[in-house]
Amino acid sequence: VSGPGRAASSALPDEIQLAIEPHVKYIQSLDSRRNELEYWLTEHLRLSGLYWGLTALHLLGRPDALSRDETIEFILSCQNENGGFGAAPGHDAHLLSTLSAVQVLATVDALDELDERGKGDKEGGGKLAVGKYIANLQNRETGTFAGDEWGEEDTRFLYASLNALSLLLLLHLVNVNKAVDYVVSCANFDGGYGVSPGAESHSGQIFACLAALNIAGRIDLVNVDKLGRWLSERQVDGGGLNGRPEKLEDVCYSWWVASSLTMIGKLHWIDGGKLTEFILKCQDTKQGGIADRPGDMVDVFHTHFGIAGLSLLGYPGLEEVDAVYCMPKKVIERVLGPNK
Ligand code: GRG
Ligand code: ZN
Repeated sequence: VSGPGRAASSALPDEIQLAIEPHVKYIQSLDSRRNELEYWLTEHLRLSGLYWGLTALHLLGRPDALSRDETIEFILSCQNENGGFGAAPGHDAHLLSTLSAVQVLATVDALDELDERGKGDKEGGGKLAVGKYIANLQNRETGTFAGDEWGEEDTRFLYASLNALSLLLLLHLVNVNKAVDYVVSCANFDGGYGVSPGAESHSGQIFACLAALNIAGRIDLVNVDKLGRWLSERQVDGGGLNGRPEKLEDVCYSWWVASSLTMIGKLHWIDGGKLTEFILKCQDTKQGGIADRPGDMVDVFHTHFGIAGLSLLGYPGLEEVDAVYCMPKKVIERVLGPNK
């Protein structure tokens, strides 16, 4: 047993514990809310929502709480003829939905369904069609990626591509060295990274850049002390983390910041016990779900990143999360092998 959260969380008062059963029920209820306006307002996030909910359930030790068959059917129903996935059936393909589709299929051990029933160019298998869709989004001059065929470029998309392609074992379809050079060109004087060269450091982008470097095997290019210092300064008095200086704390940064610290081996530079308490205070312990801050409305995004943050901190009873892929470690070991 190691990690700052393990010792600290066992010292927490009984009334502040992770409300596992309510969280499972909350996630299970999300798909049965079709009579609510919010369900339709969030349609553009449906596939990512499935990734957040399913991953949270796996980390909670409840992998069977959603039907595997229905999960696979839904994912396949979101695929476009160009090989990419939309957020919901009938939506245009987008890189972030495509990443979520690959992550969900990997999690339920169904990536081979792409070869059997996937759409797109069948030559060489359905996984290849997905890989080609992603590879086409790389800017071959700069090395970075766009989110869709029209969209802006952003280091989020560079990470999303390397994540999905590596799970598909198709990283060779893109120029990984150029992608690495691009990430390096986004490094700032404070040790952080932004969306593009010269853009302000932001914890979300730092996560994306570090995870991309990690997948490329080039985490050695990071200025660990400078970045570790900037990241550890994200912890505010209440124990929560913010995304950049002078901003409010928010549960999702328990993931973006803590996973970044984990990737550079400096998670102990923040107070894990205080962060654990902050995340637990953001729970709705009766109806389930976690909010961005105490007292706010819960949502599946913050529920997932709160639980994933607790897993990084070693909260007792949770499955271990992989800091690079934001998926259960067991899944990453199954897909990529123990020494990925
Ligand atoms: C598989 C985990 C995973 C991610 C997929 C989407 C993505 C790839 C990465 C996103 C990284 C990122 C930029 C996260 C930050 C999201 C966020 C909370 C943005 C809010 O930014 P502001 O400026 O908020 O609105 P602040 O907190 O700065 O006020
Ligand atoms: Zn947030």
